[in-house]
Amino acid sequence: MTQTATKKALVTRELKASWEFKQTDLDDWMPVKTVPTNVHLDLIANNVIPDPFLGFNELKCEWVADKSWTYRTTLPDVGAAKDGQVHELVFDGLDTFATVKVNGEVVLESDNMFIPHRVDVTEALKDAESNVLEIDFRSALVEGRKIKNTHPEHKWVGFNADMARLATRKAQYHWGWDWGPVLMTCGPWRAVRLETSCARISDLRVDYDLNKSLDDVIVRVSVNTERSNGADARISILDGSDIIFEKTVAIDSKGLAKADFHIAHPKLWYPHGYGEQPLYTCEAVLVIKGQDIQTCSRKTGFRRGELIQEPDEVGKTFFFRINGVDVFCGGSCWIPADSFTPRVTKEKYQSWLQTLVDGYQVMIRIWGGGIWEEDIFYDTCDELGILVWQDFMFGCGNYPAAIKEFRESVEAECVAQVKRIRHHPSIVIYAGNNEDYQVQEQCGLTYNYDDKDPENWLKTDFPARYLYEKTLPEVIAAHSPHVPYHPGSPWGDGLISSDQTVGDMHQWNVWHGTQEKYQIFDTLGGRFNSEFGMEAFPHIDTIKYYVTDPAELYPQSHMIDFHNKADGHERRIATYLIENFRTTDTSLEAYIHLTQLSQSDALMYGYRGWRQQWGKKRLCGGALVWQLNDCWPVTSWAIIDYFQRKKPAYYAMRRVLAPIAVAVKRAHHDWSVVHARPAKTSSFECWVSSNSTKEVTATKVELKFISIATGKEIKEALVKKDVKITANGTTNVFDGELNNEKEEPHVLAARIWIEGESDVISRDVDWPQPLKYLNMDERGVKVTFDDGKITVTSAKPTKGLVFEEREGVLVNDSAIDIVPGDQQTITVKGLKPGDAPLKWRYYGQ
Ligand code: BMA
Repeated sequence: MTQTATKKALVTRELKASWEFKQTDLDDWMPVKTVPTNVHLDLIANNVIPDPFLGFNELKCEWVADKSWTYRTTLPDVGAAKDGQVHELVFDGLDTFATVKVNGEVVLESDNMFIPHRVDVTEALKDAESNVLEIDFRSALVEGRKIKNTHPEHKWVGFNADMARLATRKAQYHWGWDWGPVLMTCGPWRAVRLETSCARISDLRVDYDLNKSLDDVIVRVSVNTERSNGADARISILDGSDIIFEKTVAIDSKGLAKADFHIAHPKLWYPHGYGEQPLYTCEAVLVIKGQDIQTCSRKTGFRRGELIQEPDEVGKTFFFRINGVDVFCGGSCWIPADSFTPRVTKEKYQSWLQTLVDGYQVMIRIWGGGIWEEDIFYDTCDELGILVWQDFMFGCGNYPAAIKEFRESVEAECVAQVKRIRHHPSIVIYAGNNEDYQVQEQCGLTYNYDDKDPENWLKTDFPARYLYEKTLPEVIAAHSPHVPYHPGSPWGDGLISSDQTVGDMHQWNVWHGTQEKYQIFDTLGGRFNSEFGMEAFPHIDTIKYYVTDPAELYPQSHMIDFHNKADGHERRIATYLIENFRTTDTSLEAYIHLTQLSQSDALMYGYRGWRQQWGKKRLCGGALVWQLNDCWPVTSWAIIDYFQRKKPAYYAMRRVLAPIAVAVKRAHHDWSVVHARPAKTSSFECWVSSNSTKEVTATKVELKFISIATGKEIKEALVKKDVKITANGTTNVFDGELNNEKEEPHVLAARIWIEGESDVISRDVDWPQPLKYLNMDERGVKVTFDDGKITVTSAKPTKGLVFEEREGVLVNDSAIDIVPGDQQTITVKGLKPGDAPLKWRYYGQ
């Protein structure tokens, strides 16, 4: 909100500077650099605790969570309130159990970090020169445990961290997660402001109805105001900076003003790759006696977003249709970008999301164990054309919804947050929680889907059903009715969450669960795979950053294990390496590379197959890798590490999610259950996946069979010319059978050329599995760097050539397979003349 310079105008003062803080029971005040902040950031800045991201320092910071912390500042002199003016303190977020005092008088108690507050302090501001604002933050650990102990009737069960977390409306990952440290923050984690107004706009809501043919939209704007007797609202719609409509409406006695607008032929908002992202601005100005008091605005985009769940031969579809176009949602799950989110800059958010777009990913899922994201997150998704899957902030637990205060707090939170974000065109689904229905199943809690009486649900040992199937759908119906609501991720018609026929699914039987081989990932999916993943070590520089003792720089060191929070990670990583690769080189670099190859192959097998299924009657509507990012330097499922250094999987995903992607695959043969006997024959198939809404012509699709030992073609290549590639679907090009007894081990190498493009636009190489049985002797790899380009050739098939990820240097491809006779050109940005060429490494080097 902005203000104009009149006497009556609303004045906002953000209280950023001049704060100090201390441990509540001590008397040593320390300076605070800036608000928003949290206690850990301030303790680090004052050298009271070491950086918890280094070495074992997390342990040295644990005590912080047991204490209470106090923040204070002297308020600016705002003078006495006159002519009906009101002074209000505004808190966008207080983490978490907070008592707010002005001049010693309590003006607010808060216990939910996601509820913004506004408090009238006109009376409390007595002495204009030295009004003191003080906030005590009690320990969430202590408070959470108190609530838990007061309610022994509730079953405090779930996965990850101390179950007292379920009692607190605090970002659940602060309590520790299987990729995150235990760092129990507190403090003013979002902006604090002092506002003076005689009247104000409290809400601006924009709804719209887009007609069936998408060429006409009715925009309905409602403006809520306070203390606005006799005032008007000037409401306008802007296209860029052009005002296309403007109406001045009298505000009614309830403080409400409404206006409708009709836009013929609106520009439509599309996800990237499908069209543009035009945004319109809706602006409301509060006008009193001809004076502009306050301006409030929302940017929005017009699109029809549908979640298509229709019965089919398998069960029910689950996919998104935007403006009538079916969109395969390849993308990622998102966790908070830092254990300490107040320090995540706007630029950092933008670069994370740009990287997503550059990787041909179209959807991001804001996971329920993190935070309702910052405005900049949603703004950037709107601008870049990213679809947002928004979880409500519940994760992996049995939440105590039978406690009335808890339910009320949740409802207030969800109303406030949905109102904050609902105008963003990027948001296409709300989901009730992350894996709470899985907790219900695995912990044997009661869930009788046929019982439709919410009051009964509250009496069961799974009371949170009340939130996911009553409270939250009602919140959405009232405040954001055009966005589909889904009770949980995963969830499907009340069936078991591993059901592959309806709803979405988290497929964790690769890595967790039964630890299936990743080569069969495609067969394990459901109608929408909203989670699946594989761990990989981060970049060597990231490891070197946190390993404070050089003697700890080996793959299984104590310090490296400490920076992996997943149960059984040592065994699981080892299993996938031992099953697939030769692990004779035990250097840290080689080990990093192998874990990363295992991740990139695993994810490739998933995405490639699920996208193929998309083309076949929308069998799979999308796949979101667990997880895009990290909140600290760690070994995790992230495909990009905390410092935004990409792991090879990012590029493997990019290739299989490209607008047009050729794919080749031989049938999986489970070598371990047949005691390493090879299959006599293997069928293979080669297909093309296309996102294009129009049929395109492939001038050529080619499939070569190349010996791994000699690099020679073992038989004649298959070639097809002028292949019509089905729009938004899968086109089968070749299939056949390999004779493994007669044919020596070889790769299947596919390439595709498209009308109007001179270069190969996509390639794929299928390898005999497991790779460990192959003899990868000298490959004859040549890599040349030349003015923004890297050229790579190989005399024999080469697997997983990865370029060094260097700060400021961007390659458009990496983790590539190379076959003889197919020179590949990679573009590289940011490498200056005189810079050392990027290092590179391939499998078996
Ligand atoms: C999923 C997520 C997270 C977890 C991840 C890896 O279930 O929802 O809770 O971090 O698995 O175990």
